Amino acid sequence: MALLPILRFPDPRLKKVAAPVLEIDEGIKRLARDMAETMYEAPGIGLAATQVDVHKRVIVIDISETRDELLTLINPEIAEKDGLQVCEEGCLSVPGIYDKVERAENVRVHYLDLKGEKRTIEAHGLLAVCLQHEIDHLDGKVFVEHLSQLKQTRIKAKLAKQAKITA
Ligand code: K1U
Ligand code: ZN
Repeated sequence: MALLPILRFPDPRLKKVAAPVLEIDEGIKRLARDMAETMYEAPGIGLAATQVDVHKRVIVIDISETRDELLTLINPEIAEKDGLQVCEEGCLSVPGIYDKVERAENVRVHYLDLKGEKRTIEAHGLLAVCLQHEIDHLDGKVFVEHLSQLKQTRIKAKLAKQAKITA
């Protein structure tokens, strides 16, 4: 297994739209394992392949407190959504920044599991937020893009300052 470097906003590679996975081969299985290890080590509750500069539609999520309920979703698609919730979000690609984002309260997501079986997950609350956040990454969208232009400018300035300090 391997820890993968995570791209940082506003890296332009975070804007790429990920391609569907056509075959769940050893490379995809290894990617999913490495992404899970990277998510747990960060630590985070989700990770999209886009964030590790692999532009394929793979996400991993574990919102459990015990960190033993790993979900791996290949080619996830939101089939239905309803309701609204506002939740404080963070992002491993935007370290140290948290803000409230409005998302659907309930989602139904179709995906393939690692065996290539078609599955459906119905989620609400934090899991629904996390699914929407990670699928946004596959579509080249980072959560700060849901915020005002003024907030985005401030966030970019803060991250640039942080990067200078740590350089
Ligand atoms: O996609 C990512 O960058 C991961 C992100 C997922 C996420 C967090 C909050 C709302 C929606 C989506 C994170 O995991 S940020 C870190 C975080 O939230 C966390 C870390 C450790 C324990 C609990 C939460
Ligand atoms: Zn994120």
